[in-house]
Order: sequence, then structure tokens, then C-alpha cells
Amino acid sequence: MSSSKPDRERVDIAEIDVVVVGAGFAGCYMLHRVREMGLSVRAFETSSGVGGTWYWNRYPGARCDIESMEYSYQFSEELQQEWEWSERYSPQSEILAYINHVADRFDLRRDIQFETRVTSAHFDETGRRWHVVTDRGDELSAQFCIMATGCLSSTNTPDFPGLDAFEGDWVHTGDWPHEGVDFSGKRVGVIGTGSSGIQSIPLIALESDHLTVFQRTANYSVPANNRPMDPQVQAKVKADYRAFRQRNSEMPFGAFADVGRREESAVLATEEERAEHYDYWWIEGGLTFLASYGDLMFDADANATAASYVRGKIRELVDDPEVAEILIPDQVFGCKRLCADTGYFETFNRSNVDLVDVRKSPIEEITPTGLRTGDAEYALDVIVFATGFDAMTGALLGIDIRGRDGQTLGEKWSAGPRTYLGLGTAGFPNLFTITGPGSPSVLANMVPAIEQHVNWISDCIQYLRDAGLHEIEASIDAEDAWVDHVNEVANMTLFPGCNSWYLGANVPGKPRVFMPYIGFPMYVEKCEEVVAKNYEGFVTS
Ligand code: N01
Repeated sequence: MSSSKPDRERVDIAEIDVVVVGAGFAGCYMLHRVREMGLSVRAFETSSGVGGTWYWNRYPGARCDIESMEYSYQFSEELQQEWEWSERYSPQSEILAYINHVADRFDLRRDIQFETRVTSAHFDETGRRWHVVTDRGDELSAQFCIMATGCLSSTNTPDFPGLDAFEGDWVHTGDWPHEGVDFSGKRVGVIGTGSSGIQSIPLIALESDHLTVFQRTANYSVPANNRPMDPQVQAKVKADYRAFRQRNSEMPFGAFADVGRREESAVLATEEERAEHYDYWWIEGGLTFLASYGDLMFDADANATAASYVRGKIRELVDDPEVAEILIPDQVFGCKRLCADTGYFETFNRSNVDLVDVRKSPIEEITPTGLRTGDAEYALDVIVFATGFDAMTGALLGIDIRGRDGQTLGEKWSAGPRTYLGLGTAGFPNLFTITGPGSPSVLANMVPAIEQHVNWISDCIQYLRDAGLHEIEASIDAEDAWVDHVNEVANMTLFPGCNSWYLGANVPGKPRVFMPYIGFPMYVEKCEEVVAKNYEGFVTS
């Protein structure tokens, strides 16, 4: 509690059952479920609207690379029947329209306080409640505090010297101005070639006078092959949406059931078979390329065949062989998140686009008129930071969260996040994290992963109430075993083999720990088992 308000008595503080932090896909559904249970709830959201990721990431080309029929809620049959998707992969504007429709349809806004950031959440051990404070001076006391803060919501802007004195405009893809950015006649620099860079670069190249792309790590990307939604596909899914969701929930990634995961081995296939196979998946488009053989993320030799195929494609697509070589990744295929693009590599054939290898010659400073690397200076009117996020932990650690004995979450996670199932962390009773570190989250289709967590948390709260219990908290033993298990599973794959944000390696000083849990169906089974055994691994009182 703030020491500047010593006289403030608890009577002034709103007492409610649940605080939800965030109103993206996770926060909106959590709010809906909690309200259905008849609990009092308030959600807080920093922005002025619902949507989370899809509210903030309005950069040109922003769209989902999970197919539209899969990237939506399934909790309401009416909702999934009435909404019509217009493209194979939905653009940001359509997903934002969808989540706004959900907010209207379920009348969510009346319990969301927008433009309000939760600054602290402290557990009061005597009252056994969370004391939550916002930047607008709200103070609440809640039995449960549910963090729906998103995995990719805290932007990462590298601390380049000189940025403050830059005379042009700079923007981050993850915090894009609502009015858009006018690139016409401008010299633009884009820093970063992850999914956001790869989606926006082709369009910024079209809109600007000149574009310079500053690439530190070349990335693998496959064609998205986006197209208008086939009405027959949409109708077929809707005819039995439940079965479609079920099929997807049995996939390792919780998606792609009907596009397919192939169990065959890339190493056992002949060279001709592989070439034909990869050609098919390249044309089909999308992230399923990563699942086109069963062993691509488990066997280095298998992985090398896919890497080599995509490298060959880059050489075909890029006219200048020297530029092509800079664009060719050297890391394990898929260990940084695979990207899906529309005309990305071809963009480097344009006369108004240059590529700068900042791995060879790093960015040293932003100057008033542009940017300087180790060996050259670039004049720029606009700098676009496509430099990603402090993933999975950034938003949580941005809040002053304190559990038992005043321990901060930052102290507890100083060597990396520690959770049980990505749902809770020992020492922080009645604090839930939706798609927290240690859960499939970003290595699953996010919307079903969110729904599974929200359902689990809602059932857990109901269980406590029915049993006359007040608190639930992960046990330290279960948490330790789970953290080991998450690592063990990751180490069976090739995912930890490069500097990805899955490991926190993109943020200087962040502990290198593999954060997502690999394998959605196994994870769901484990969560169900925990419930069946009366919340085994959690301590209740
Ligand atoms: O961020 P990223 P993102 N100097 O971290 C570079 C999801 N998403 O916003 O690789 C120079 O992937 C950094 O270089 P390096 C999706 O899960 C989904 O693009 O660290 N460069 C990298 O190239 C995705 O994975 C969708 O060496 C610097 C880039 O910035 C996640 O969000 C669309 C640098 C950051 O790439 C994040 O994607 C968009 C520095 N100091 C995003 N610091 C879809 O659904 C960083 N970089 C399609």
C-alpha cells in the first residue's frame, strides 16, 4: 500500500472476488466466465479497447498466421456459427473487429476499466486477499488475481544511444499509431526481421521512397499463400465445428489438423521424395511446413533437409546472389519461430530496397538524421523498430507483484520464470497466469490455449468455493518438478538450439530459460489429471 496514503482505511477499497489484468483474448473470456459464475469482477486494460495483441500491432501487413477457422473462440457455438471470416489468414483489422464483436455480444465492456494500468498487486497474508493498485489511483481488494497480460505484449526497444535526439519519427510494430504512418516520399529504416518485420517490410517498401532493412539474424520464412476464404471450407468446418476443434486439440501445436501433420521421417525419405514433398508444402503455404515431416524438430539431419530446401528457395527468389547470401539463415530451421510471408524475399529485388547486415557491423547509435553502424551511416526519416517483445515474462514483471513474505515475482524469477503448469507459482496464492511461462502458450494456437487455461482456472475457483476453501497455491515440489520437465521436453527437441525469444535470448540480461511447454495434448492431459486428483501439486486451505 502506498505510504503516501496512511489514513486510507480498507473501507475505501472496493472488495471484489476477482481482478483480471488485461482485456485481450484471455482477459475477455476470463471476465465472461467469472461473471457467468456469479462472481464480482473488474478487468483493467491499459489500452482504450479490447484485443490485446490485435489492438496494438497495427503495422502494415499484420495478420495472423494461424488459419482463421482455427483462430477464434469455441466457447459459444452461436458465436462461432455467426462470425464469417473473409480470408484464409485474417488481417489484424478483422481479428480486432471480431474481438470487439465478442465484447459487444457478451456485454463485456461494462466490467472493463480501459486506459488503466495495474501497477501493483500485493498479497495480504492476514486478509488472504490481493491488494491491487492502478495508475489511476484505484485500489481494490480481491480474493483472486488473474493475469491475462499476454505473452507478447511488452515491447522490446533496444537501448541504442541517441534515439531521443532522432529528428525523424520512430515507431515500434507492437505499438503502432492508430492513424497509421505516412511513408510516402520517406527514407525508412526497419530494424528487425522476425514475423513483424517480415510481414511489414514488403508493404513499407511499396509505400516508401527508400527502405533500408537492418538485419541481425536472417530468418526462415515460407510463403503464407493467403487467399480469400473458400466458402465451402468455412461451411464444412461450421457443419461440425466441435469435431474440428477436437481434431485440432489432439495436434501437438493444437492446430493444423485438417492441413496435416505428417508422421513420416525426412531422413528416411529419398532425395526425390523430399523434394516433391517440400514443393507441395511450400506451395500449400503456411507454418504447416514445419510439421511436413514428423522429425524436423527432433533430428538435426532431418532439420537440415528442410533448412537446405528453404535456403535453395531464397537463392531462387532473390536476384542478387550477394543479397541472397545475407538473407540465408544459418541456424536450425524453426528454432526461431518460423515466419510466413507474402513476397518478403522478392522485396529485396526492388531498386528502392537495401539490406544491411548488422550482425557483421552492429548498429552503434541513432543519429539525429538516421542511424550509424560500425562501418556506415544511413540517412533516415522514419525508423521502424520490428524488434519484438520481452516475451512471456515482460508484462508480468512490469507489475509490482508481491506474494508471501513480501517476496516480489521479480526476485522469485530472477533466474528465469518458475511455475507449476504455467498457471501458478509457489508463494503467490490465488494468483493465476493465463498462458504463463511453462504452459504451451506461444507454442500452441493461442486462442484454444487461452480457453483451456480460462476453463481450468474457472473450474478451480468453483472447486474452492464448493469445498469451502479460500486459497490455492502451487507447491514448491510440484513446481520444481514441472520446471525440470519443461526443460527436459524442450531438450528432446531442436528448439533450444538458437538465440530465440522462447529462451529470452533477445533481451539483453534476461535469463536464458526455455519458457513455453512443448506439446499441447500432453499438457491438457496433465492439467486434467491434476484436477482429477483434487488439484495434486497445489496446496489448498
Ligand atoms: O519479434 P522477433 P517480432 N539490433 O523477436 C531483431 C508473434 N507474431 O515482433 O533475431 C538489431 O521475432 C531481432 O534480431 P535477432 C510471433 O510469435 C506473430 O517479429 O534477435 N536487431 C529480430 O530479427 C513472433 O515470433 C505474427 O538477432 C535486433 C527482430 O528484431 C513474435 O510475435 C506476426 C535488435 C525481432 O524479431 C515476435 O515477432 C508478428 C538489435 N539490438 C508477430 N534487437 C503472426 O501471427 C532485436 N533485433 C504472423
